[in-house]
Amino acid sequence: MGTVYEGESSGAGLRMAIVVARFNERITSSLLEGACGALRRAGVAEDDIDIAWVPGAWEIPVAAGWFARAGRYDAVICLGAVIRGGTPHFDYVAGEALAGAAALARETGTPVTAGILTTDTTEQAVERAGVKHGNKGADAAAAAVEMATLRRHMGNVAADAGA
Ligand code: INI
Repeated sequence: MGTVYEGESSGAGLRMAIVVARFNERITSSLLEGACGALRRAGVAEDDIDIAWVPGAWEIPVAAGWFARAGRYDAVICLGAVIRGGTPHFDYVAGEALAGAAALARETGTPVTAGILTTDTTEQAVERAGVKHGNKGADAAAAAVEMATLRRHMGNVAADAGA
């Protein structure tokens, strides 16, 4: 058996960045609350959480890129809510936001996690922002802590891969 690498749920000492979309702000501010609460519970210091608000999910990848390329953050958490109801460009906005976040993580090697809701209705989004089905912002924050600590543990492997 070779080495088994795992991340941790404790985020003490990590520096985290959050990008949150203002579109559907009632929902995204609940995602933000969920994410900040999860980071605090993981032991991330309040001063080590930087937040950037962007107009909508479409703009998330570019601001997330500014954070990821700054070299100062252990992970970037992306939060947004794209709701289908009557939006002809739902698929483009949702697809580009998620694909952009994924591409950024691969390009920079910095963990980028997605708490970007893509739902048919506002009700479904509300349910995933802290009501019935947990809080996807908190889930994205927990995933960011796990990936950031995994990256630290995998330091040598990541360095060999140029990440
Ligand atoms: N942005 C969202 O974050 N969620 C949406 O549901 C949404 N809809 O429905 O259109 C949305 N559109 C705005 C988009 O993200 C950009 O901010 C806008 O197109 C300006 O570039």
